[in-house]
Amino acid sequence: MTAKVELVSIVIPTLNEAGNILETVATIHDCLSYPKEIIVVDGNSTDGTQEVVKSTGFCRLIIEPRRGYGRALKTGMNNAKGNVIVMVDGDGTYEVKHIERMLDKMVEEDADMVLASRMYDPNKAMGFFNFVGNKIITFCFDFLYSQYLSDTQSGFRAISHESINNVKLVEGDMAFATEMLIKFTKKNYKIVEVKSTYKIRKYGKPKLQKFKSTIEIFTTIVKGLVNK
Ligand SMILES: Nc1nc2c(ncn2[C@@H]2O[C@H](COP(=O)(O)OP(=O)(O)OP(=O)(O)O)[C@@H](O)[C@H]2O)c(=O)[nH]1
Ligand SMILES: [Mg+2]
Repeated sequence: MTAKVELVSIVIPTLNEAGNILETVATIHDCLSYPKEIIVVDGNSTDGTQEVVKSTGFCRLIIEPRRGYGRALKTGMNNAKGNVIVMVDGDGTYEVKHIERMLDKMVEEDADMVLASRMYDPNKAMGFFNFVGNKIITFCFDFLYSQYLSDTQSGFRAISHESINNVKLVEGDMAFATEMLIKFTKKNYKIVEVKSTYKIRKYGKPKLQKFKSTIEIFTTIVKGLVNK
């Protein structure tokens, strides 16, 4: 339940995102009207990401030397002071201007989580294999856990801090996002979606290994069914 956003902590994992991170954090800083703190969790980037973040003067920089997307997010969330946490990538692919509408929706619906769905994107910017893989994972998740979500692999989410504190998340990499949905569903937490858009990465390379991540996501889905 989220009746009010007192402070929102935006948690952004980065690994070599020097070309993308400034636009992401500057847009949030300029466009988001809710009281906020911006936390960048960097995995010891070697391309100057940390220097870019420091130069803004308005971000909190946390170093998480252990590898893993989920691990970085968890470290950021453990350090977050807000009653609401927004997780979003630092690669410029998500439309961070939509944080405002996610928070509005969260309060309106008294929700525990708001997912930004990229499935209604008129530009269809998501790559073919990502799109199909996402569709299959989302269909399996919805069917097995009785949900009606359209984009379970969206890494752009607003989450109530209290709810996330009540679930134990152990996945260290990409399956972290799926594990979070499974554990929220089991607790009967309210998950809603808003329509968002997607952009192609401008600089740098994807860090996540798609095949390994897909195996981990399906293993997580099955584990969730076995462990009641
Ligand atoms: N701190 C930290 N951040 C990471 C790590 N792995 C990935 N990230 C960040 O997590 C976010 C998601 O990773 P991406 O490389 O964009 O993965 P992706 O979204 O599957 O790939 P694209 O399709 O290219 O966007 C990005 O902001 C990365 O920089 C890590 O081990 N540590
Ligand atoms: Mg990405």
